[in-house]
Amino acid sequence: MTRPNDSDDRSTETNSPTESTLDADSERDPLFDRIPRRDFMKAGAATGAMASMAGCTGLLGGDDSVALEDVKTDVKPGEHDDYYAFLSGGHTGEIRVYGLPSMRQLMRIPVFGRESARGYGYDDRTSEMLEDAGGYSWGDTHHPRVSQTDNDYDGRWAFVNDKANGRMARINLKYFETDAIVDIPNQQGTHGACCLLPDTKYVFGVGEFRVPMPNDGQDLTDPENYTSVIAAINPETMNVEWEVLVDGNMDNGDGGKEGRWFFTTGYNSEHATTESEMSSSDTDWVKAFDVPAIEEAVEAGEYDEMNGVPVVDGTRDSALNEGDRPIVRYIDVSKSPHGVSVTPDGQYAIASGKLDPTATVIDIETLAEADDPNESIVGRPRLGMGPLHTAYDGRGHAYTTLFIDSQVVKWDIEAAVEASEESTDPVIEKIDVHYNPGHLIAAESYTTDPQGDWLISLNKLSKDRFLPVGPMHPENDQLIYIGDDEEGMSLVKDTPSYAEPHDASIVSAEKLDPAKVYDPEDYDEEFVGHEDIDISREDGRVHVKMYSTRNEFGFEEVTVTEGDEVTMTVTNIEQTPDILHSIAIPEHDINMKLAPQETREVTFTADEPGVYWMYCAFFCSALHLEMRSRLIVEPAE
Ligand code: CUK
Ligand code: CUA
Repeated sequence: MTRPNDSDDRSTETNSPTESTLDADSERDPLFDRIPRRDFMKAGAATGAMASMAGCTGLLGGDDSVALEDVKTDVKPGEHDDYYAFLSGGHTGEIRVYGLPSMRQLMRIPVFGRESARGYGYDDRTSEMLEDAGGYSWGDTHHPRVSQTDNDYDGRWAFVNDKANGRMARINLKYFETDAIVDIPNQQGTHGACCLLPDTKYVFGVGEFRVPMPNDGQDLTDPENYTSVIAAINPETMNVEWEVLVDGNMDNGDGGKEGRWFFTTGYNSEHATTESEMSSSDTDWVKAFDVPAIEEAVEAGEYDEMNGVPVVDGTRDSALNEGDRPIVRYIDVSKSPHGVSVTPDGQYAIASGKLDPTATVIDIETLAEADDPNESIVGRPRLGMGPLHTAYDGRGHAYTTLFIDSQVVKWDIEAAVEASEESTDPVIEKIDVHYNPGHLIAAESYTTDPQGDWLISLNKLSKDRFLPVGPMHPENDQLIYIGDDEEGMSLVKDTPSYAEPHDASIVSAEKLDPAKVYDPEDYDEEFVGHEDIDISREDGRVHVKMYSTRNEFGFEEVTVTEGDEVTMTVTNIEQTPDILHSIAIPEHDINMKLAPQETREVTFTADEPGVYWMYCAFFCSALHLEMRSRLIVEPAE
């Protein structure tokens, strides 16, 4: 079920430059013509050999460096933040919106589970959406990614995966609310999530768990026959357009900037089912999906349809991987790589080793040309223990979390390409974080033009950093200033967070334009104005249409008969921003939030005779407590 944000001023047409350039000869990567290459050596002398781990390199100060004391770190009362940060909420199934640099939590957006403050999952529209998306009661959000046009945030949507139940959700950034969820066929456990850039042609869901295909009970016990898929989802319709099945489990994913490549990390090239077997081999793969080649295979009908989705065979032995334009390239990397992210200039995909202390730098242009995809590996710096995820400042530096070392390491990308394998020379600096970081994210790191000032380290453990609150500790999201290459990274803030943010996206505030009140054009429910109130009855069905405003509902009482199926359509007719009402009916589990100009509908059965006060749950005015009316349920004869 989808409710597209149909603002027409934002073109959603894709113009992937590679769409029609499938012949191998014209494979010059158009990105390199379109995006000015950052001068990695702008600061001069940033060579690995001269860098040290002393915390202050003294060599990297360049035009882009700004000292910490010259930037806003505190947001005073009444002031606004510079950035929105969208953090996943892990197994709370939600998204949290922070302001940066304050790290204040501004809003929570329920996605995969009901949430009462927003009435999410209580009114007919959202409860049907959750039901149609599988009816699960929870989700596990990991990777929030924000839509882009021409490689920059366009303010339309955020997307987030559900690792628990194989789903992808879309959040409408006009209203900061979930407006579509797709239950992805053939995928159990959607882990990685990201947009195909430059224009968000697809949102990719990366299937982690290998299962029989189709998983219908026919073929249960031979893990050689299990498989996992990536799913390409149309962001407008949230329809799964096609899938590609592969060897090995998949983990994280990130798209190139030019519309052609999509990368996933993965583990378990052994096709095992136990931990020890899964990590027995020394290598696993980064898989590079050649999207236009896959689209061509789909066009040509070279797929099996499974559960309504064209599924293309991208396993190593597939005929589609023979010839000079394989659809999936398998790149050997050290075992169980975890994060993968493409550098802002689109030149490299960097995969973090997790069980190996290195990161692998893959040259995307070489990948397109080389016969052996392993030739595209151009760097393998030794970063530290447990490298998980990498973010960018746009000045040629990468920042990688070291889970085991509890550190963030800053390193020089070009120096890593020049250095020998396993060299520590590219490492510029390390900063302690507290403790055991998973993801980290820098401001606009997923675009071609990161802001280069702030980085959040999403730490899994907080241990002793906060007042104790029982055996379950908060996690610790730490704000680190990365804008001063001379002084190095500075830890600025600790922020306790509820379990458990994985990834995040940070977007400049001016790139989003959230609505302050609803536009009735954007939803299907009938707007009920002052003159439109009505109670109609037909065959045991009662339809109540009423408004809410300070300090009344459209009817002071509503009388129905025991057993009636009641639909209430209620509009908040206020024009004033921030004046919310709701309608709550005790003992009927009814709870609808109504922001200004919003209409919601709820249907329930009035099955117990009696008097039930319908009240407003938002403190809307001095007469808020008096804002109520009665639902009178008369006994059936
Ligand atoms: S994963 Cu959680 S720390 Cu789901 Cu991106 Cu790496
Ligand atoms: Cu309306 Cu309280």
